[in-house]
Amino acid sequence: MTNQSFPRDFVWGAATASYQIEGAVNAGGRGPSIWDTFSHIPGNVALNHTGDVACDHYHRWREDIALMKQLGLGAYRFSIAWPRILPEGTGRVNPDGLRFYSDLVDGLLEAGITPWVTLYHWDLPQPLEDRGGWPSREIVQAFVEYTDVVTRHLGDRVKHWITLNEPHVFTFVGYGGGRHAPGRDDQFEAARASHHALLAHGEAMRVIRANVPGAVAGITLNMSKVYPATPSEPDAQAAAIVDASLNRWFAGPVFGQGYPPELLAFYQSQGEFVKPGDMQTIAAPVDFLGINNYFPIYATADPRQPHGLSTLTPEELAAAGHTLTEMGWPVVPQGLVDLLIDLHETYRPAALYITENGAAFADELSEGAVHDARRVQYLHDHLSALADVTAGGVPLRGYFVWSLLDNFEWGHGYTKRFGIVYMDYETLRRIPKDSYHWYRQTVANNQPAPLAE
Ligand code: IFM
Repeated sequence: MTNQSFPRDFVWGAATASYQIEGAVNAGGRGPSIWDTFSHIPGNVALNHTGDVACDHYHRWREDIALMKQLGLGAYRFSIAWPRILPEGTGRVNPDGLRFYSDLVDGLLEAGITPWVTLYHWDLPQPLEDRGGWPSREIVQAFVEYTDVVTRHLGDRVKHWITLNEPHVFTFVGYGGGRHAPGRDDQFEAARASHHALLAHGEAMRVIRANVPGAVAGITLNMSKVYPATPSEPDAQAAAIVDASLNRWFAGPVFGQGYPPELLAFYQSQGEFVKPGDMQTIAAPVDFLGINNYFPIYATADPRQPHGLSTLTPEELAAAGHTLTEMGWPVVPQGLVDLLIDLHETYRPAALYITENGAAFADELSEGAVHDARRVQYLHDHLSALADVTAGGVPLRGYFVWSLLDNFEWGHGYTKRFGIVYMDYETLRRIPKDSYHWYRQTVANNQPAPLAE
C-alpha cells in the first residue's frame, strides 16, 4: 500500500440522474419520457414502481443541496431531463424546465459545489421514440438541438459537461434486451442505436465547445474489466469478445481507434449504418473519459449460448467465493484498478474520472440511523485501490459516489438502495447513512477514512 492521499485538486463528488430522483413528472411543463411509458406498463419494473414521485428532488432540491454542503462535496453530477427542456423532443423550448436547472445550478454554486451536467441519462422524450428513437439517424440532429439550447442557457455557469451516460446500457439493454425503456429487443437495431448515440456525442462535443468558453467535456461509459473465468484458451477468447462488445465498441470510436472490426462486420450484416465522416465526428477530442464501474465480469465459453459464451451468474460467483452486493455483483476493487490501467495504456485519455461507483445493500433504518457497514467497506476498499493506482501514475482526477440518495433503480424500482443518504419513501425524509458520515471524513481528509473498529 502506498500513501493513501489523493492529489490536492482531486474532485470529490456524488452523482444522481433526473428520472431516478426528480419525480414531479407532470410539473413545470415536462413532457413524457420513454421511462414514464415503460415503467407504467405492468410487469416492466419490480413491484410496478414508477418514477412519478421518486425522491421528489424537483421540489426538495434545496434540502438536497444542504446535504451535499454538509458532506463537503466539491462537485455534484446530475442529469438534465430532456423532456423538461423540449417536451416534444425538438422545437418548442419550455422556459420552466430551463428555470428549474438554472436555479439548481445557482444553488450549487452558492453552496460552493461545482455542477457537472450529464445531458442524457436515459429519459428520452417519448415523441422522439415515436419517431424512431436512437435507431433512427434523425436523433442525432435532435440531440444537437437539445445540447445547443441547454449549453446556451447554462454554459455561462456550467463548465463541466458529460454528453451521454452509459450508451451501452441505453442502447443494448433498451433496444437489444428489452429490459430497459423503450423495451425493444433487436440486437441489430441496438447496434445501430449505439452508433447514433456515439455520433450524437461527437456532434454535441462540437456544440459544447462553441457555446461554452472554457468547457471541460467528455462522455461517461460503463466499463468493466473482463476476466476469463478460467485460464483456458476458450475462456480467454470469450473474455475478448465480451470486452469488445462492452468496452471497445464504445471507447474505440471515441478515441479514434474505431469499432472492433469483427463486431462491426457482424452488426452491419443486416444493413450498414456507418457513413463516411462518422468516425471522425465521433473521435472529437474529449477532455476526459468518465467511467462508471461497479464490478468486473468473468466470461466463459459456453456452446449452448447464442454467441458461444456466457458470463458467470451470481450463484456461480458466490460458489467461487465472491462477496456479492444486493444486485448480485461481485465486490472486486482490483477489477477497477486493472480496468483503469488498461484504459490508460490503450487510449491515453487526458484525464479519467470515476463518474459512478458504489453498491446496493438491503439497508435498514433503525432508531433514526442506517448502519451500512458493507457499503462503507465497499467504498473504503475501492477508494484505497484508487489511491494506489493514482499514485502509480494513472491520471485519475476525481470520484463521484453513486449515489447521493437512494432512488429509482430502473427495472428494480425502489427495491435496491445505492444511496449514502437513506430515503424514507413514505415520508420522503432523507436520513444520512453511516456511509455518508464516512464519506464526509474521506472528503475532508482527501484520503479514505479508516473503518470503524
Ligand atoms: O442507477 C444506475 C445508474 O443510473 C447508471 N449506472 C449504474 C447505476 C446502478 O445500477
